[in-house]
Amino acid sequence: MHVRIGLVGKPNVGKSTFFSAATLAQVDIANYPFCTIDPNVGVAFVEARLPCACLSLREKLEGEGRLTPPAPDDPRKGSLCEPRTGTCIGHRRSVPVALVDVAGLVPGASEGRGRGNAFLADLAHCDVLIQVVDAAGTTDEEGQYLGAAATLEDASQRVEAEIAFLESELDAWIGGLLNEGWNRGVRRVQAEGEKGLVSFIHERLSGLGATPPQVAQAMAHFREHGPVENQPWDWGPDVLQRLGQSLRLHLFPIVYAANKADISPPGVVERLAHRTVVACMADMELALRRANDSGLISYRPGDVSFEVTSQASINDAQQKALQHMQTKLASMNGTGLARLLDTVLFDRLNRIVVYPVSDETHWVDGEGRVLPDAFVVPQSIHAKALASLVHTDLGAGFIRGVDGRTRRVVGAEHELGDGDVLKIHAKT
Ligand SMILES: Nc1nc2c(ncn2[C@@H]2O[C@H](COP(=O)(O)OP(=O)(O)O)[C@@H](O)[C@H]2O)c(=O)[nH]1
Ligand SMILES: [Mg+2]
Repeated sequence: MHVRIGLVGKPNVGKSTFFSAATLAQVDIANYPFCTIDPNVGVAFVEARLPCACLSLREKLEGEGRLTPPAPDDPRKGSLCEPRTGTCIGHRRSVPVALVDVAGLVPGASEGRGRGNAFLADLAHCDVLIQVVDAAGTTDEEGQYLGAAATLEDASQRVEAEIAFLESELDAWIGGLLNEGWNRGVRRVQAEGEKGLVSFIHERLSGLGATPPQVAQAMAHFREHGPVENQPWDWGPDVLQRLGQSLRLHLFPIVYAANKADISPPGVVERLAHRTVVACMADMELALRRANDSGLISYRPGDVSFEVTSQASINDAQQKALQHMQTKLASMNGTGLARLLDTVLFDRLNRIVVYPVSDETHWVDGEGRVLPDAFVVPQSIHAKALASLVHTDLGAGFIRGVDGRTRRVVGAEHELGDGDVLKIHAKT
């Protein structure tokens, strides 16, 4: 159920720095089934766009005179919920996503060079990729430092080359999976027409976590873009390469972290703006979050400034470094990491946050916990599909739902919206 985001890019662009900064929070990994022993898979938290449903609950209770407004020194700043995962302060609710540090993008990775198969295995089940690029243009294609800062022209060219490089490795990988035994395989499903073709391709790409709708969309895209003259069994490597491209666009949407923005020539990010791109300063995010965790400063991911909380223990050098970060942070409008993760989840993947509960009046679960779960789900997901995500039995025995906000009874195909609270009735 968790969205899986892969961090990918050539060496030395800042992937591992980004990964460390975004996954720094200590989590009880028992709550996160995707957290294996792999050190390159971690949990990052993204703030929901709408206030947590506990804000509505508070307003209702205060309105009925059953709750007084929060005290000024309330550490929860009014939040009433008891999140099983993530946090909620001031009704800002965070939800978990899986982040994967995918090392090993080298020329020929798609054919097994470098980390090869491990690289591909890391990529395979990602819902979306963040390509971290070196917006400063200080490294060559293998990540070797070139020394002096690049000009705008040089940096832009290098970034474009990085972007093209990942795309071509992905295309070659997918194209390769299609190519093997294509003609014979396709002839077998000949009688079933386009539907057979889609399920044939889906089967081939099942190792990538492709879904049938994704493959169908990719096929439609492929047919729209350029004529396909022969029958599928006559498609040669060129056509399959193009098909691979369409599949890549649907299987691996890519957004860009223009990293090292602190030292990049002005204008590099603007030139990338026709793509989904956010200027990032991963090492600053890491420094700020460490300083926050050690009690030196008060900083929340996404903030555009921070407060120094322990003046006493700061030496001159630290004072200067903090001053520098404060200025940079303000001029760059934040480090970019939180904004990028927000964009990925809510713009690129169109996810929403919904709250399943066991009691439509008090918005609690069976044990009386207030709004313990905030699920990240596709937009317009049906009530019954959400029930299945909560528990397979709830989905199988689904009878009806109740919208916690309106108290209306809803059916299996009721489409959920962002921030909805849903009680599910099921046969047990
Ligand atoms: N100037 C600058 N350097 C960064 C930034 N993020 C990472 N770095 C540095 O880039 C180098 C490579 O980072 P690393 O995370 O190991 O790259 P990876 O090979 O892509 O995992 C390290 O020296 C980092 O400190 C950034 O935002 N700005
Ligand atoms: Mg690394």
